[in-house]
Amino acid sequence: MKICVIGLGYIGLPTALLLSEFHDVFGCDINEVVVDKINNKIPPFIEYGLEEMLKGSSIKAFTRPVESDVFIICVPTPFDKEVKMADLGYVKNATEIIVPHLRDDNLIIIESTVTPGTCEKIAAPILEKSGLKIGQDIHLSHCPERAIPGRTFDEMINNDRIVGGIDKKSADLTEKLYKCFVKGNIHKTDIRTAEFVKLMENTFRDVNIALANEFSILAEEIGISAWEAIELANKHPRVNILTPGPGVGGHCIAVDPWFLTESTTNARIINIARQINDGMSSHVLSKAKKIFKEQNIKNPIVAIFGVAYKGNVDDTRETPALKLIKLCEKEGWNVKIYDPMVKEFEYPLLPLEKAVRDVDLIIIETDHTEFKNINAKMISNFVRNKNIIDTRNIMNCKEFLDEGFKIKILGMEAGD
Ligand code: SAJ
Repeated sequence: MKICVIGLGYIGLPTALLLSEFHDVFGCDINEVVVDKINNKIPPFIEYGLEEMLKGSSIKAFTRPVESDVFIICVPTPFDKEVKMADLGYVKNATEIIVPHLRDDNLIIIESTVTPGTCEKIAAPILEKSGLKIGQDIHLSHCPERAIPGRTFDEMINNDRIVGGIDKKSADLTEKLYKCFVKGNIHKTDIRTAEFVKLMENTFRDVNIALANEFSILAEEIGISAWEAIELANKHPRVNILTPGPGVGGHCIAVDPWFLTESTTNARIINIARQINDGMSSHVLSKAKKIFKEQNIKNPIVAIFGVAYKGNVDDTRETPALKLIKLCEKEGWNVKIYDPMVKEFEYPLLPLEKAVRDVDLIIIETDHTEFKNINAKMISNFVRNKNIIDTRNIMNCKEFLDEGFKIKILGMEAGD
């Protein structure tokens, strides 16, 4: 079978590679750099197992679609902050560019996250511009991805999967296709339910992270450790509180909940959770302000450790670090950035020694494993003032305390 995957990013490329073990797979991406890298077997981003999979695969990438039996759309759905709505521009464009290549019996699968109703109301009419009728000549389904970056291949293979068909045949054909590499169960439903399920999953996580974040702020006020309290609460068989942190980033959890709020006034918890998680950067800033006030530090220099949205990935999309950096700059502070995983960012990325030279405070934003092994003595020689805010509770505190550092851990500040 010939399959064309449109969008070769964090989801499209791994999906294409897994399918290429069983079918002839062609990739299509508007970014020529990405296309060249894939054709030269160079991973365009960091993902566990990607390099090996790419080396062993026969996949060919192009900047336009290739006539195929199946088209899988894996392009991003950004959030339009101005109107607080899903920006379906890439999905629409990806659907439009396959129209001239469609023929009888084609299956079109939308993996991109979309607002409920998009496949029926937007994608289907575009596809029918080909003169082919959905449900009669061609087939359409939504098969949202569920893989977590850092474990993408493992999760794509082993997680259960939801398939929503515009009709039964579309769902059956999609199930049959994904069965070649998915070991989890495939659950079939209608297309609109599948769209909603995907948004519910990421919203569930966002709301639960917001609860953990709110608990961490309350624990600071009470003067106890949120980390210990959460660990103890989680000993209850029906309680599973998530981990507090500096806010929620990534292209999914920080974005998808808004897709449920765009056309209703009834999404109240969802809105509040977004506010809490987005507010964490200001909370971290207030901790920094307190340190500078207490120690009478003027014109401070701050080092931000980690601009990836989470540990051990190179992805900075929607990273809460960006808001923190901008808030620090608004205070007139000088900001330096260190992230050993990230290659490209809006601000210059510095090597460790340069990033800590003369700084008054280090803020740990991301839980990269590498940060746990940072040598406290070395850092101690370069900084001007020995302060750390650890928003992830990952640093080796003893080593730093021995070097004379003052460490404030998010969720552990004693009450005033
Ligand atoms: N985070 C916390 N505390 C936690 C867990 C996460 O602060 O306890 C933060 C992370 O640091 C990060 C953000 O939340 O900034 C999101 O990270 P994540 O690891 O929870 O999720 P993603 O965005 O990498 O992947 C999610 C996953 N969705 C769910 O777990 C419901 C993944 O399965 C989806 O496939 C993915 O979104 C997607 O593409 O939709």
